Amino acid sequence: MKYLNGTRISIIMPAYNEADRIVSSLEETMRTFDNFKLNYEIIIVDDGSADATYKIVHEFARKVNNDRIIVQRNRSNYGKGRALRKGFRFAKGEYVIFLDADMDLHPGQIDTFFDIMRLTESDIVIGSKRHPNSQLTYPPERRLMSSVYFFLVKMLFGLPINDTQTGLKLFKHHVLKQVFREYISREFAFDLELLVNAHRLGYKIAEAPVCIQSQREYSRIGIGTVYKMCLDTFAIYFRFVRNRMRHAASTVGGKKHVKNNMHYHYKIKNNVT
Ligand SMILES: Nc1nc2c(ncn2[C@@H]2O[C@H](COP(=O)(O)OP(=O)(O)O)[C@@H](O)[C@H]2O)c(=O)[nH]1
Ligand SMILES: [Mg+2]
Repeated sequence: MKYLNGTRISIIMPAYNEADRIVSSLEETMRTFDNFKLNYEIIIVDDGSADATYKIVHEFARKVNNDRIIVQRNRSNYGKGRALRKGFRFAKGEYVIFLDADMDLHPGQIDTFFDIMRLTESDIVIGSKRHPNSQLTYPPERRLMSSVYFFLVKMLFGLPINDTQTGLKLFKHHVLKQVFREYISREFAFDLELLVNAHRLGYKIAEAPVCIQSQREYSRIGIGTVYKMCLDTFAIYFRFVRNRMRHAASTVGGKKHVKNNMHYHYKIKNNVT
């Protein structure tokens, strides 16, 4: 990653009830990016945790006394999407990385993401559980949920990607800035909405293989979350269809406009009133 020497990179790490592991996650992330010899900052956003996550992170940042660590906090739990958005407001890097705080995805994998971004000349690289080279150690029920969701998303949106949910993603700063400007309202399918918007805006998205090593014995995604995620996915779908219809209508309107314009020019040229 020599070509990134001197380039600033922002890592946004949303954290919700991660008191047990947050210090080791931060240390591991710092070690990884120090080894890469990158100019990085870690923006950690505590998402209104009910445990001591914020206090511990705050204390850690004070102890390391290093301007690479930026600590932010939501007073209540608004969800991962809002936490990432908030973190982005503080990101100064040319590249922005979303990294889950639980280290299910080790940040050492990010060099492949940068290589893929360069080789494919893409604007976004997302980790994909469905990449043929991915290695997954995570519970069978999550695998099933992930496959069902994949088919649903494929059927509804036909995006040229095979996974939207993996917690390691790389963006060019200006791309994320524009994509975040679009209204993001669907908390439980935040990643999906982000990628649907990016695709609509014409940005190129590539996929990278990931190694996932589940750190928690039990997933925190319950049936309630699945239900809300489906509702949000359909809400995004209806907006997606409405946008497509509007686009189609404006194209037809555009042609009409050109036609009227031609008529106008004809009238001027021939002095017809
Ligand atoms: N579950 C959950 N995670 C959140 C929330 N806000 C931020 N996060 C962080 O988002 C990341 C992914 O959450 P996790 O529960 O591990 O989801 P999973 O890996 O998809 O099972 C972790 O770093 C969390 O700390 C939230 O409201 N709920
Ligand atoms: Mg996780």
